[in-house]
Amino acid sequence: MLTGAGISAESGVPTFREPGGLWDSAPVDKVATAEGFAADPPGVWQWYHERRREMSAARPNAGHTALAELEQRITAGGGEFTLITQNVDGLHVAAGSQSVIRVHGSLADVRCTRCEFRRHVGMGQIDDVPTCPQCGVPLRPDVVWFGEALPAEAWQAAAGACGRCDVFMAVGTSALVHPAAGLIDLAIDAGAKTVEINVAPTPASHMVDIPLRGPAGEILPQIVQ
Ligand code: BV8
Ligand code: ZN
Repeated sequence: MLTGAGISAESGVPTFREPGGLWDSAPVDKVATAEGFAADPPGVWQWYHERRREMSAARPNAGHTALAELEQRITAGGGEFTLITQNVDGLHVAAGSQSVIRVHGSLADVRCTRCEFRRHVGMGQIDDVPTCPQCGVPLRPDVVWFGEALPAEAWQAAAGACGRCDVFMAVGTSALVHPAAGLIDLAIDAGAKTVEINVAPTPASHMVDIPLRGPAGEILPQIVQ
């Protein structure tokens, strides 16, 4: 299972690339790159504080809960279920999903740009620009920015799961951001049955066996039923 921002859209969390999405109002290279952060930590934090505020007000929707239910049924039957998410909003864990691999990190965590310091801060109020208690430099959101490698462990686990799965679903992702979007190809190469759930066509729509057009919050509960 690979999810993207679209599964959280029905929880009121904005997506990136749809009309009116996050990239319409924020220059990607200024707010989602290490260079952008180095140039203006307060400016980047201001954008992330706004996203953290939206996420702290968001609750899991029927799509998130359906995935938690699906995982329970599959694992109760002795099967393996892996949920790989590109989202940094924590809503899958809040919905009760157990095996969540966060390939783009989490906005509830911060880390130092210089030393190994990391801290789980949740989605509540934190300093405008939190600083490292060990070396005093600004802490950054513990998310993967453009041009940065994905966390090696998470990527290995995600690629491994896709390489051995029987069924793969891409839910609410524009399938444009690599290497995460490449997981779809791994599942196809592994001979898995592939499904896409999206309100609009994506580059993956013609690659999957079953493209389902509609909101995740409606389709996923139907799949569980
Ligand atoms: C890397 C930060 C190298 C976290 C993000 C040219 C070609 C190919 C690749 C590249 C290229 N130039 C550069 C690259 C690499 C680049 C990339 O892929 N760029 C793309 C855009 C061209 N990738 C990287 O830089 C990656 N790193 O390559 O490093 C490297 C390797 C080794 C060593 C050193 C370096 C890093 C990628 C991660 C970037 N971080 N964000 C944050 O702040 O959130 S990207 C951002 O996009 C988020 O992480 C997000 O998760 C991700 C994917 O977006 P989606 O989740 O799919 O959301 P989107 O809005 O796009 O789509 C929403 C979808 O939902 C839509 O399809 C919509 O129809 C649908 N939807 C809406 N409502 C619903 C719905 N579906 C169902 N139900 C609904 N209700
Ligand atoms: Zn430090």
